[in-house]
Amino acid sequence: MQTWSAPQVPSLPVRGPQVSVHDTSSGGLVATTPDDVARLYVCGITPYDATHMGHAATYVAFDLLNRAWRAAGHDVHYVQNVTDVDDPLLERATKVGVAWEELALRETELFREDMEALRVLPPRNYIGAVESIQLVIDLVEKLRATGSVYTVDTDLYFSVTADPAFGQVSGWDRDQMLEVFAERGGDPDREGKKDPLDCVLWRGEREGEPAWDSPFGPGRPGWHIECAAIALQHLGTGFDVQGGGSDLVFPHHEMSAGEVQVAERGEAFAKAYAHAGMVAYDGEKMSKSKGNLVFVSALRRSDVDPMAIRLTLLRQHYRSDWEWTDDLLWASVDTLASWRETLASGAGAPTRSVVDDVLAALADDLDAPRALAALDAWFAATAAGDTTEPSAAQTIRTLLDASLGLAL
Ligand code: 5CA
Ligand code: ZN
Repeated sequence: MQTWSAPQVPSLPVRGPQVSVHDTSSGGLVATTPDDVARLYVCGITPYDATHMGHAATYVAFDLLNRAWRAAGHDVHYVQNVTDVDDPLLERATKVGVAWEELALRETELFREDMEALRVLPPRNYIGAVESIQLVIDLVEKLRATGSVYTVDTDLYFSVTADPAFGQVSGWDRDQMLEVFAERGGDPDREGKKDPLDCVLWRGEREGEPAWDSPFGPGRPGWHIECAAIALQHLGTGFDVQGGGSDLVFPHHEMSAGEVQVAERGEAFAKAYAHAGMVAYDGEKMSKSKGNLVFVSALRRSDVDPMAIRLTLLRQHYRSDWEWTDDLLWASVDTLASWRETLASGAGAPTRSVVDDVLAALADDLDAPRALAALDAWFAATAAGDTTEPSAAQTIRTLLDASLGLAL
């Protein structure tokens, strides 16, 4: 699939430190240890509606990781999928009377425009489920050879117990897993399954649904195998970070990891699993199914500066759950106006420690609020008349742009 265009990233005056992130699997901070090239997979959208602030917050969070790795001297191989065939997309397409392919194309295009406006660095490989059908079939075949696959009617299931490490991504017990499995696309009560937690690998053709030929009959990929196959193909096993929102911890990331680990005979799927908190609106998680949404594209159409949207997202720690309000957005609009005014003078307070503090904060579990506090202190000192450093404004502009993606 076509990705979106990359914003310019200016060069920083110093190299950033090694990057640590919170790993859901081990429950603590881990130092990432990429080779020259850091490998990142982030779960992409299901394109049946426009990008909302929850999506934007998640992709901006992993954009900070991308930028922190680059600041530390790594190249980044970033892969993202598009779930361009799945139940929610097909249901919405039927409801609104639009062809599912058309809906997916339209919403994916809007997402690209939103990401570009927010200055999110594009993935190197942007891969749809539909273009990955053969990859999925190959991975299911590989799993079949291990004896971890069985059939219920025309559907193929993965036996979660085939992975000795099953449960280690989320760290959840079975009761916790069972509680959310059905809400998040699972079918714990289906008759004929060996374990209620087993997940669909291949969904046999249903009337009125799209289907592709396969050695196991016509059908379409299950959700988890899609990301398993795409990540494995483009990044291999043991890549540095698997990312997404915290709603994907279980079952999605647990199942994708399990499928690859069984197919690859025990090799770990990823080294770390990082998750962004949930953005709420009107007291509930912002979600397409609930309809309590604030769209990036709608704000853009109302002439809101995308950098103000980005600043609003950056003011929250990526791991916290928080609620979007219009007041937060307007406060960011005011902050940007005052920052631009301060930067216009050219000279300003000394920048060396600000650069170090911002890079250190971002390398320490992407702590954007701490980075912004260091910048706020510099803006306050400069606005108060400190002109010690003649070209300070240019350094701060570079820092804001390269590390936080804020181009002023
Ligand atoms: N296509 C799948 C992933 S393979 C999917 O979850 N799509 S999605 O469109 O529902 O979500 C896209 C990304 O946004 C996921 O990483 C998801 O975890 C994240 N996300 C969804 N809702 C929110 C929210 N309210 N707050 C923060 N992140 C969210
Ligand atoms: Zn995914």
